[in-house]
Amino acid sequence: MQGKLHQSLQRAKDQGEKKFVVLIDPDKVKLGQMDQILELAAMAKVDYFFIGGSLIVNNMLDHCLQRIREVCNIPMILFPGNSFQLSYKADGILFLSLISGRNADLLIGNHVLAAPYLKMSPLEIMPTGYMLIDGGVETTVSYISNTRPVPSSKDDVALCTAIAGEMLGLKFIYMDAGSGAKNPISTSMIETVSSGLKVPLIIGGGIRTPEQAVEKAKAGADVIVVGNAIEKDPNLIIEMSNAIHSINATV
Ligand code: 1GP
Repeated sequence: MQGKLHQSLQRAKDQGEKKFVVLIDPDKVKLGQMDQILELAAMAKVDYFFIGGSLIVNNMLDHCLQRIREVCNIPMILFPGNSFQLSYKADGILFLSLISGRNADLLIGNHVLAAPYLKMSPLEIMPTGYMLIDGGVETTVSYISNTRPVPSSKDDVALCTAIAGEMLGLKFIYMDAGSGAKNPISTSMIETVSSGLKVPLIIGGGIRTPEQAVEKAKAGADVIVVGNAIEKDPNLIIEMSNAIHSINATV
């Protein structure tokens, strides 16, 4: 049975409707700033929050989820950097398999360990093929996972990897240049990969302007994720959200 989050994302994709996600890293966001982000996100009708970071070192995860729920109803999806970043307070979790890498623990090993906990949890499990794409700087994910990203010019490798993920039954493909990437994923790679997929394509990493967000969405991204740029300037939420949602008015 499809969960609610999966259903709404797949329906949006089928209808050509674009979604905007704000990524909150509980380690990085300061309390005062979080309230500002939440207020702006509610105003701008942000579609989802992704909550996570590659290293969560403080105990802010539960607190962060609780605060979001007090302030707004935007669905909260965990984007865990490792299997310790779990909380029942969220609505769903990206169950990530790092299909761009060849690290068995991140392809299936950690999933085996997390499965019994997740089976009991109320979270919607969202099976996601996670693909790290070279964004011009070494990322924490690449270092910690001990995997190499797909080279930024290898559109065909990215396409075959994404198709294989879909064939394995994964319900989402998330191509990520990594938080703070120098170069976001190229328009040509997004066009190539999206042309071969039926499942929603999530794109993030290094998107800094509304223009870039629109360009990536028009190229075939179904979901645009922005974190870093918003931490630096929370007011960008309004411009980004309006820009992405304005594409929907034309479909
Ligand atoms: C990182 O895709 C996300 O995993 C978002 O990246 O922080 O660079 O926006 P930024």
